[in-house]
Amino acid sequence: MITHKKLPNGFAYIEIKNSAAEAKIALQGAHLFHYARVGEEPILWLSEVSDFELGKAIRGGVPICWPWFGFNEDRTLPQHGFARVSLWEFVCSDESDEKRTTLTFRLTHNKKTLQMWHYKFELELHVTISDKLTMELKTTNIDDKEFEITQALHTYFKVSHISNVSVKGFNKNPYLDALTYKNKVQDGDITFNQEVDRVYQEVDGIIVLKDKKREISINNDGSSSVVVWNPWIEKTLRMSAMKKDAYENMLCIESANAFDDVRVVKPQKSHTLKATIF
Ligand code: TA6
Repeated sequence: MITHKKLPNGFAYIEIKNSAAEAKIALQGAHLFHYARVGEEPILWLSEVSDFELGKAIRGGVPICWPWFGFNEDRTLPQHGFARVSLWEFVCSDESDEKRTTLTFRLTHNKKTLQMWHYKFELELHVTISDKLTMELKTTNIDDKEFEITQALHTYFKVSHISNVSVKGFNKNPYLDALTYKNKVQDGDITFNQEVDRVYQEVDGIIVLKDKKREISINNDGSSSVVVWNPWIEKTLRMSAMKKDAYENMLCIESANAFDDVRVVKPQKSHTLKATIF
């Protein structure tokens, strides 16, 4: 069942419930901010002090960073692009299977986006809520010139405690350490005892987030880069909409086209970034 809801300030979202899972998706940013299988703990982390306000990105869930990841050369433009703070259109849903709900959201260029990014585009998000979570972000170029994108499904995972966590799937992968801008190579699993902000490259295969009592797997398509981020103590104090100990219970593993994984989309062509979480 899907239900359209609104907060008292007018902030609109859709609640999804089926026999396998439940979820919540805001129309701003087509931002999934809750996903849990029936009878299980939520998979996604959501800040207790997040804003749910037009123009401000929700802190947690799955922000969509698009059409650029990170800073733009023009620092007056929003970090991680404009998609996460734009109002998307809810296009349709498919509820024909009681264990699975699929929803489609769309964002197209408008006067405001053309001022920030000079291309005509159609961006679609297909989300499937079942015992797996699938997100497909399809970029179509409807301009007459090619464009480049970087992007991410900036997924915040909820963890029991960051010190209990390890991440498998990156052994021997090169990465850019975004804190020092040095190129390094991963040795073994990733564990956390300080701030981590890395863009892993040449990623292929399933990533496993191992926590004390559960394992979450992530499979990406249309992507060879994955960002791993935990702000740790100092950075958390400077982050908006995060409590001071929030870093203890979250970890971002972001299915991306970032750093050297830039995608060129030619006129009338599409590129799809897909993440499956199970
Ligand atoms: O993906 C990691 C990152 O780019 C970090 O550098 C960090 O700043 C984070 O995203 C959150 O960015 P935001 O714009 O949501 O505050």
